[in-house]
Order: sequence, then C-alpha cells, then structure tokens
Amino acid sequence: NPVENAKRLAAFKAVDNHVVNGVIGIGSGSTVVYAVERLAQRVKEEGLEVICVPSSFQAKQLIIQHGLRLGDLEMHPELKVTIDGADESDKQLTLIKGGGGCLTQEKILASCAEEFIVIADYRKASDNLGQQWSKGIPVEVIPSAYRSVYQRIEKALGGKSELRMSGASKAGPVVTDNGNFILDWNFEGVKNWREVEISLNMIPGVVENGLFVGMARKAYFGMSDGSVMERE
Ligand code: DER
Repeated sequence: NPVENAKRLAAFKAVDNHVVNGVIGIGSGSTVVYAVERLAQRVKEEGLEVICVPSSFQAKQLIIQHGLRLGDLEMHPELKVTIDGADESDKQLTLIKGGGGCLTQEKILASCAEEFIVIADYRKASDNLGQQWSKGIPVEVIPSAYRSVYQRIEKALGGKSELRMSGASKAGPVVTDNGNFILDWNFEGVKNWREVEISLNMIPGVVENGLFVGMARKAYFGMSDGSVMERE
C-alpha cells in the first residue's frame, strides 16, 4: 500500500534523524504509529533512553502497547522533540491538524518541544492549504458555545462551519479527550494564516484551533516512489 509505506518512510527517517535520549512528545493519528514502532525498535536495539509524553488517549495506548516509558507533561514540561502527523501542509509549513480530533494537546506538545517535527505521506504536501485537505480547519469548542462560535466564525471569517458528528459508532457529536466538541470550518481562499489562528482563538468558547503556524521545525513527506521529501 503506497500510502502506508510512505507514512512509514517518513516516520522512520524522522525518528532516526531527530530522536536522541530524552523526553519525546508523541502525536496522534496513523502516521505516528510508525514513529512509535521505530522508537521502540531503537530502544530495544540501541538502548535509546526515552520518556514518551502522549498527546491523546490514542498516543498513550501506543506508548503502553510498545512498552515505552510513559511520562506526562506535568513531570516533563520541556520536551526534546515532538513528532506528529498533519492533515495538510503548505510550503511555509503552515499545518492543518486535528483530523483525528486531538489538536489541543498536540499543539501543547508541539509548543513545549525544542523541535517540532512533522511526518506525513505525499497526500499532505500542498502549495496552499485546502488544495488536498477538504474537511476544513478543526476548532475545539466548549460544548455550550458551539452555536455562538460558529456564528462568530462565519461573521468574522466567512466560510461555513459544521459540528463534527461521531457517525455510526455513537449518536451525537464527537467529544474530544478534553470533553469538548469540534467544529470543522470550511474556509474559502488563501488567508493570512497567522491572523486567522489568532482570530479563531480570540472567540470566547474556542479552546484551540487546528492551524499550526510557524511551529514546525521540519517536515518529512514519504513519497509514492519510495523517496522522502523534506521541507523546512
Ligand atoms: O489529527 C491530527 O492532528 C493528526 O496528527 C492528523 O493530522 C494526522 O493523522 P494521520 O497521520 O492519520 O494522517
């Protein structure tokens, strides 16, 4: 499967290039699974000494399943490196994250690390945001405020938002690891993403949004021909 192989290539290269002994922030999603696999391999084969801080229940399960040392942000507020996936990246490494609904703790871990490294397959590497990712920018909101927030977003920034529903597995909206809802904001056109990120977070009721502007140190994209494209 070319996409899964591309994810693995990017993940392995990032772990080999950036992980040294220390506290590592572990992102969420399917690509980071390969990074945890490689991390566990290096701990076993090279005696690498790492403590892994999760960005979600999913990441926590991954750390435990691979027998890695589990830490938390209270014990380790400063991380050596955080490795995480992305839903899309533009050429300036502005990211859309939150496709998996874990954007809030992901952004915290990205901000607490000396280096924030992104791993993804070729589908995520765009020139501009919105070219390949069509599900909009996730916005985590306090449940009681979701309607007021989406009215504010549409008034201030245009586009259309919708409440992310769980689908067949559970009736009602998605509830995040933090007990909040998610609005997916379908924006129009290319914007000043730094301004948009700030504007979104200034709306009362918004907890965090999935725009990561100027945070990534480097990104590794696995390509379908078996190569790895790097952007920084
Ligand atoms: O939800 C997230 O932010 C994830 O990191 C997501 O952006 C990447 O998920 P994937 O590795 O399964 O594509």
